Amino acid sequence: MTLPEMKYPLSRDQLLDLYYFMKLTRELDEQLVRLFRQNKVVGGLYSSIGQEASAVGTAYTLEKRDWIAPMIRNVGGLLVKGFRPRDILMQYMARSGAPTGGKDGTSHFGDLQDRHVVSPISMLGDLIPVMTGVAMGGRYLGQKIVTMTWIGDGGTSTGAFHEGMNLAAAQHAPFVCVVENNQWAYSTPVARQVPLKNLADRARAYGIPGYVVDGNDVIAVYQATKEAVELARRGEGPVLVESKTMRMKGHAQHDPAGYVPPEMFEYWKARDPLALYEKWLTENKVWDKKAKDEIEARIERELKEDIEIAEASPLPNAEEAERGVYCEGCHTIEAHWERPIAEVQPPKASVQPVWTVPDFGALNNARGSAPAAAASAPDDGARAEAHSNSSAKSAPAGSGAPKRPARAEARPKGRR
Ligand SMILES: Cc1ncc(C[n+]2csc(CCOP(=O)(O)OP(=O)(O)O)c2C)c(N)n1
Ligand SMILES: [Mg+2]
Repeated sequence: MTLPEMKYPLSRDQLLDLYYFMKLTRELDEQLVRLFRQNKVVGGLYSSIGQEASAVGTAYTLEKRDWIAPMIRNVGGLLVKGFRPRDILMQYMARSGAPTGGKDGTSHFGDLQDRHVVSPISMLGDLIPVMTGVAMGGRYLGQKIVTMTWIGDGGTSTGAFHEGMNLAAAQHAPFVCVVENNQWAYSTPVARQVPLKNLADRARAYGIPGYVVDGNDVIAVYQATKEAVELARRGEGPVLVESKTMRMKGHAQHDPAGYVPPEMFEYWKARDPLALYEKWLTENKVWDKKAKDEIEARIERELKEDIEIAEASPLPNAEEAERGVYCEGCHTIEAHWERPIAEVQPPKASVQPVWTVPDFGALNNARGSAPAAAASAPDDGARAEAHSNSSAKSAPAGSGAPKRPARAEARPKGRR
């Protein structure tokens, strides 16, 4: 087998793996539509048909330790990260066996422990600052992780997107943002809301690299995103990858997408990501009919089994509604340090603490006190401390009164 030269080579198994995940995403999508029509799907159903190469090819560049936060059209990313079709089926069908126990009718679930998946946030753009934060946290703890999230063309027009990208860039966060430009944000075409030909150009505003890639060509998606991930992992900061693709269905099942010109569908249908990749695999002699049939039979078998499991899972009992709303010791949040803590503490810390603000910015001056008096006055913190100590002393022993009143309580009134 001689494959075209790739900067980031993929083995035969990996190439077939990509096909498996793309095809599984497509088949799962179609099964969900069938279940929707049988009234078994609770709530909205969002299709990712046409975007399989984009979701799978990007997520496939990550390592197990890395983190993702998927959006509605990234079922492929969830499958790559180790969720099974049954998890997604039971989510949409609101069954008790679902990751959220049937409390969410769509895809709002994650797995912070094993698969490193942050649950989607419906407010578009909000995952950008969140995943920037996860990237910064991972770096601080020495985990050498990269984080990734996806956002639609419409989502890039939100304030949260810009604030998050700016933060990521300023902090050199090991973060990759995939902009899935599928030509439509609900019924709004891209040109009606962004005055740019390439959404990747938004990266220039943050001083970071922006790549444009054919989102229907899984190999191209993988190569461009892998480069972005490597760059981020090397500590060179975030990268924005624009994946140009097409939403081949309406926004959700309720939307027949009558506003999309038929010739636009025709154009993109001829560029179907699965058909393109099948052709590529054949032309490059990666597979033969037997290998293709085996993958398809495996998908059929797995989906059949998972649909049976999902249908057999009951709807949640009514009393479940009040469970899990508040954490009652259900989990502990612990930092997983992968380097000595001493490295981030003085005197080893690379950044010296700069919190010493003389006289707290001379607030006393602003109040009209004489500078000399202000300079000799104890600082705010010292006063609060003194007050709290004395109040602790005056509390009767064993009274259960808090030993240290809240700092705001301790402040002299004039400084509030
Ligand atoms: C901040 C915010 N505004 C509006 C919405 C409602 N909404 C949900 S999806 C959507 C369209 C998103 O389009 P795009 O970002 O291009 O993603 P696509 O659906 O094409 O994948 C809108 C307007 C929302 N969820 N969040
Ligand atoms: Mg869109």
